[in-house]
Amino acid sequence: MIWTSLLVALCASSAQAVWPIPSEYSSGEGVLWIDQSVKISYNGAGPGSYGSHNNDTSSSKVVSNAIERTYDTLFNKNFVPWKFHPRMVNFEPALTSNSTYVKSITLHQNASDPTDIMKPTIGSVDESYTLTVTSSGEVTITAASSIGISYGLTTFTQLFFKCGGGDGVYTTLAPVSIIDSPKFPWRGLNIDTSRTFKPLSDMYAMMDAMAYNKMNRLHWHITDAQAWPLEIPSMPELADKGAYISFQKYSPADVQALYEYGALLGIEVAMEIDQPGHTSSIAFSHPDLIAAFNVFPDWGTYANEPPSGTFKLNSTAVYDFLEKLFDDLLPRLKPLTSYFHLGGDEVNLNAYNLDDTVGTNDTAILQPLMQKFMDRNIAQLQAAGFTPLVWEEMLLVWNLTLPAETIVQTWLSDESVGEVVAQGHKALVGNYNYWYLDCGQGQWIDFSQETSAAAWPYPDYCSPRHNWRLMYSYDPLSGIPANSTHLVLGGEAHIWSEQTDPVNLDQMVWPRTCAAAEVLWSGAKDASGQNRSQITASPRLNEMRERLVARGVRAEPIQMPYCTQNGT
Ligand code: CP6
Repeated sequence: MIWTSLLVALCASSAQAVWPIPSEYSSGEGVLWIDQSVKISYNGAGPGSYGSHNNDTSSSKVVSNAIERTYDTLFNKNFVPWKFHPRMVNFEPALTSNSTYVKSITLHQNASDPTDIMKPTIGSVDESYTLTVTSSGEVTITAASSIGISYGLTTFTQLFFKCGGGDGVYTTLAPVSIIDSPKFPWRGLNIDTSRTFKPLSDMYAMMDAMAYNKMNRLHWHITDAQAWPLEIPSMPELADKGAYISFQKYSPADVQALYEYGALLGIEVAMEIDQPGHTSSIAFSHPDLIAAFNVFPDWGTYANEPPSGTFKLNSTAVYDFLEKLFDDLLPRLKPLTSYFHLGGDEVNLNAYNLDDTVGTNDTAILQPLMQKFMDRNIAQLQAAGFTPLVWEEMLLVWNLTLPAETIVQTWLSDESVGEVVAQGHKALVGNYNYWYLDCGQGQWIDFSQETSAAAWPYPDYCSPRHNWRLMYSYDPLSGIPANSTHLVLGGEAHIWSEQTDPVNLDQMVWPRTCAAAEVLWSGAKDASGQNRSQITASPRLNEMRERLVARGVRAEPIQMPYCTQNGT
């Protein structure tokens, strides 16, 4: 009896199904096969372009890239056999001489892309699409933008299914009719490349998997207290002394390549240089700019995580440094994005006791200095044509006055989201109790203590992890009044990476981030207004995980093959 209920709870059978779930979806029972020789034709309305810096890129490049990925995915071109990973599915239709094949795939883009699709400012790219598959094998994808076409193709690949043994790729769903569009315009993943470095190849792989989940924002937390991997040509000492090692740096060409790689997948990159806290790595090259640098072992008085260190708050040298930094960086990012994240999280008051330009932790003195500090940053950003993002503490803890278009990123609570939108600001969600992929419970470890069974739970720095079900249960609009929901642009999952580097990056991010991706694309509630069921999502996510593995992502399993074969 106990076993029976446990199995029902753990297991669910496999099904060919789309992730994230489309707004409207109907399907039949027909088996339709697809052959490698199938043609995909595009009658795009073009011409969008990717900005003046690169005439080689255009709407049709987004689509040709998407078509290439479609073939690769359908026919397992990117399968990486690190271990033979068979698809444990019993059902396999027989291929006979009168099996029906997909005859045509027509992509119809019925509007022009924005001229500068490289900078898809919120709302300016229509990401919606429709997809129909007839029982006789005619496929039509219709969308207003090249990104919509690309998403339609992504969905199309998810209708097909191949198990371990047999030949061919087939669907059992025809005819199919899908009408789909995103619930939220900002569907992001925040990757920290300071705590541990991620080579470009790993960042590209993350973006591939994001796009496969219809995610469209990469928040690049590029610097933090631990290391400064970003090359600034006018100040080479920053990365020379701040990177962990000479080859763990991002050059200007790397940065541009990453943004352009994202643009072809419909992903805009928002780079964050976190400040004034989380800047200890700047002290390696500019010690005079940083207060409370690397206080040890008493770092906990001055920061939430070692090493401590914060920009001095009333220093012309700091102002000059920031001006020089942004003068170098922003013009290079300008052709690539409209967004820049100024940080502002976890600023520690006590650190300013050790700041020789202020020498106090009195907020009455510090608050106006913080206002001035951020005003300068924001003014420089806006003059360069960027929309600023800041962490919620700047608005809700420091009570700063921020320009109306500032996007405020929340993380501390659901109430924070409500407070941000109540002030008329746009908000991003990502409550750390749900959408942090590491450091789940905020259980900070006292590194001076040995651990033991008796001292459990202290197995490591970032345990326990949030599972996909918890992430899936999170509603970005929880407690938000109906007249303010439009201000919730979406949200982000976060990988802070204290214990995540390229060795375990895939497993830490996938498939858990799929749960956030579905909430952001499809909404947390189903058509009847209920929270989406984890039980019905489970076989679909299992299938999505299998697809990610087949595409070369080491996404961790969510269940045993036993469940797929014997589940309900
Ligand atoms: N680094 C930065 C972090 C965190 C934040 N900002 C963080 C805080 C609490 C938890 C996990 C991560 N490591 N720059 C907060 C936005 Cl539980």
